[in-house]
Amino acid sequence: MTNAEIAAVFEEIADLLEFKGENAFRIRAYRNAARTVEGMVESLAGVRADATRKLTDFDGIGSDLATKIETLLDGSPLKMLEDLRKAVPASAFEVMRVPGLGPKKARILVEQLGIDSLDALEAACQEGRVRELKGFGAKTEAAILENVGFAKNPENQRLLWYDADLLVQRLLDHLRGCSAVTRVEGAGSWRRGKQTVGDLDIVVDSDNVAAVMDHFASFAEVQSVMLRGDTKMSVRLTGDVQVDLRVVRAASFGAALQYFTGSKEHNVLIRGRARDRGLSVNEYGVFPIAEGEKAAAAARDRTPEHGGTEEEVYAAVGLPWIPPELREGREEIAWAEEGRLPTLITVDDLRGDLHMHTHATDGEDSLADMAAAAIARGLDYIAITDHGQRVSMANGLNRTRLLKQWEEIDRFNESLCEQARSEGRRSPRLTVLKGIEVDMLEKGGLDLPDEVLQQGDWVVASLHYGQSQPREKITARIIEAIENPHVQVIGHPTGRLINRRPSYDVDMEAVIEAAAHTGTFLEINANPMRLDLDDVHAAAARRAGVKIVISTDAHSTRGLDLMRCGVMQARRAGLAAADVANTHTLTALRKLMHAKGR
Ligand code: DGT
Ligand code: CA
Ligand code: CA
Ligand code: ZN
Repeated sequence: MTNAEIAAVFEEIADLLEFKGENAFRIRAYRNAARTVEGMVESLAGVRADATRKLTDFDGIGSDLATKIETLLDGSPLKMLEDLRKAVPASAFEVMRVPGLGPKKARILVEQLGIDSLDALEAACQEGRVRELKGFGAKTEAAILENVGFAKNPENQRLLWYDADLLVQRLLDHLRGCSAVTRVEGAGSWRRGKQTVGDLDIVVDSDNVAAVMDHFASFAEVQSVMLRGDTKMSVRLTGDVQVDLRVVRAASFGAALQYFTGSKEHNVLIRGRARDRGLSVNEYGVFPIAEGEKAAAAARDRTPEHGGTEEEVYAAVGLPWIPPELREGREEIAWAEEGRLPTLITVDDLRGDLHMHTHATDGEDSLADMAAAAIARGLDYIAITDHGQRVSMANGLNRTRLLKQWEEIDRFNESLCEQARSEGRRSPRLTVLKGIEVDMLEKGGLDLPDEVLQQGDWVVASLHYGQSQPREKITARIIEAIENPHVQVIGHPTGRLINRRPSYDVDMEAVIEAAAHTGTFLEINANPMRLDLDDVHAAAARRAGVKIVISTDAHSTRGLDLMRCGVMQARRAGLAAADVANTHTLTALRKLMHAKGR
């Protein structure tokens, strides 16, 4: 079992205990353990195998939890979890998937109204039975009704790209270990970097289909083989993830990779261009159309004219190779045709990370830890942006604590400069900007006064409270923040949490326009659950001339590694390095910041 899977088990135990109304202390112990495990760099299996180390060395892992982790690592079932699952009705799990319905409320709904499905919950809301419950009311009922629709939508039950990516990397590693495999690539929505992924698609180049399929089936997490044909095999992994594998010959590998990367919309356009040229493109290659439809059907037995690489397929329809992230049937064909394909941003283009937390608020690590981790990742500058005082749950900073933190940052930068001098370098390895993530208050305004903000370097304004306010109100709050001369960037501008919570109701066109007008940046928050702005909004922002900032919003040193998820969205939006403010040197970034009139 991986750390993520063990963390998921602990989360589930916490939910089930909470559903049963058990001791809050016990529930929190499991939630804390889940967080600790999820955040570990090394694998628990590795720690356990190391005789010099103990699982109980980690914060929040006592002997009881350590025993449970060992059981899970052995692949044995956890009796406690099995008992809990039996004690909680299956419908409860479904109800808990509704945004805003935690285990406590779910329990009331199941016990008092006998809710046994999302349909039943929807009906109960429509019939006004939910508002009668203690602690619910008409407003809550209306919110639940809306969120049931969200939970029922299959679009909200897909894998996060980040989770899909971890799986794909392991599958590719596994397949590379098979001597019959010549080339192997992931395809489908994963390769296009879509925010969520339905199933995983993998394409293999091999002359020995049987050997590849046998090897594929031996992947440890394969639960069942759903289909095994001549070229295609589908399996189901633990966690209910489907993987489609295609095995083709070398001469068809590029064509198959192109075909199964999709999107369908993109491929329809490519096939149309092929037809105009008297060609037919399918997953086996490019063929002259003159040979008729039959030729396509028999194509896999013949050698195609082009198809060994994706470049050949695109060249056959008169186009340069198009990066997978752009293949959505939007503007990419026109760009390719006119030679205007952007050079998409890469993780290596980023010089700074401008949104992160420390243990002063809800982060796990210190300023020095975050700085060391940033240096290790080759960054030139970071901004420490802990929460402002409104976020009391996260121990948000008031004026005094913030100014103290900023003094600490000044001293820290000074020490980095001294170190540089002593090593004969002209500039420090890293510059830490004095930042803050202020909250846009429900009634308007920010949770720290301008007189404080002007003493810092970098202000992120985010909206965490009053998210269900009407569109005009939310939009006005955000535009007010944009118009504040001290605010450099709007953090996670739509507030959506993928699969969990829709964005708040906001007029993004107006927000983008205001950002363009004032020279305020908009963030692509790289957290895999946020990816906010998404690809479509980020593309709209670029068209309007707004500069984007891609930030990790890291709450620990490891969180800094999430940058690539944000970069993926930026690539889907067609952004080049120059469109993103934190690809610039600190000097150039400062110039961009001054454009706002600071
Ligand atoms: P997903 O899995 O829902 O996140 O999205 P995709 O894009 O990975 O879709 P999937 O797995 O159904 O198929 C992978 C690619 O294969 C898809 O993007 C285009 C291609 N493809 C699959 N089935 C068809 C089909 O029936 N017609 C065409 N034109 N293309 C297909
Ligand atoms: Ca797929
Ligand atoms: Ca598929
Ligand atoms: Zn944050």
